[in-house]
Amino acid sequence: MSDLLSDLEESIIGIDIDKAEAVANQLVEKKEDPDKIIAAITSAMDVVGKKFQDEEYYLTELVMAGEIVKSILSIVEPLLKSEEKGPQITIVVGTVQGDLHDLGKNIFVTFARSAGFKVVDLGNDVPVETFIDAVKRENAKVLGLSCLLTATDKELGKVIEALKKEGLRDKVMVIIGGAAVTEELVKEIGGDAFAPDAITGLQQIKEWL
Ligand code: B12
Repeated sequence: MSDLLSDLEESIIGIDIDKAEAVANQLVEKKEDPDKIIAAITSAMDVVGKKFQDEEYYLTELVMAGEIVKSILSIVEPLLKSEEKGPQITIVVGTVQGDLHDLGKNIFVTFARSAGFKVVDLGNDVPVETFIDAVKRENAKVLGLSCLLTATDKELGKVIEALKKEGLRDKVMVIIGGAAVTEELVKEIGGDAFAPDAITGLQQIKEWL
């Protein structure tokens, strides 16, 4: 890994916003590969999550780490964008009800939009009915769900059941990501694909098309 990428990781783990922003600007100048930047952010956030679990960090640090990542993403956004003209299909995306985590979902949204997809982002804490209404209204071909809390993973199955009930299950492919999700869980609840990261998720969607 380049020095700048490890500096970025360290600045997130050390909750140092000034350093994080300075490094992010340098990464933009260097035109660093966006996949590597996202990998560095994700790995740093794993460490922050573990420190929180071990009670070395508290909610304040978790919130600040989230704010740092938001700021980094706004700085490196030009690197994530491309002029690609993608297929004119709609992807509806959101984080399930009860879950406020949205950084990973937002990364996926940026990647998908920059690949030319129309993305309807429902935000976080999204009730089942809102997902269903949006899939219908937008005639979406793909539904992306994000879930980071084991306490809210039941919502994923509820969305899929509701799609079936509304006769929409055959019309939309369901891709699911987030720290609370595994390949097994996606199979168990009848989703179509697990996305371990935003780039793999986007590749999967392109394959479907
Ligand atoms: C930052 C953070 C927060 C921030 C979130 C800020 C925000 N705007 O998102 C705040 C402070 C709000 C927060 C709150 C809480 N958090 Co929190 N949080 C985290 C942390 C450290 C990082 C998450 C993150 O942003 N990662 C970086 C991104 C880039 O990675 P990502 O989300 O995994 O996304 C990537 C992929 O998963 C994938 N992806 C994700 N979604 C989707 C969707 C689609 C469609 C696709 C294709 C791909 C995709 O693509 C992304 C990019 O490659 C995690 C630890 C962790 N490792 O996940 C804990 C973690 C998720 N939080 C946790 C907890 C416990 C909480 C709280 C309950 C704490 C509390 N006591 O209040 C609350 C819950 C609030 C709520 N109701 O949601 C636990 C969950 C444990 C569990 N098993 O359920 C974790 C795992 C920490 C831990 N180890 O204990 N948290």
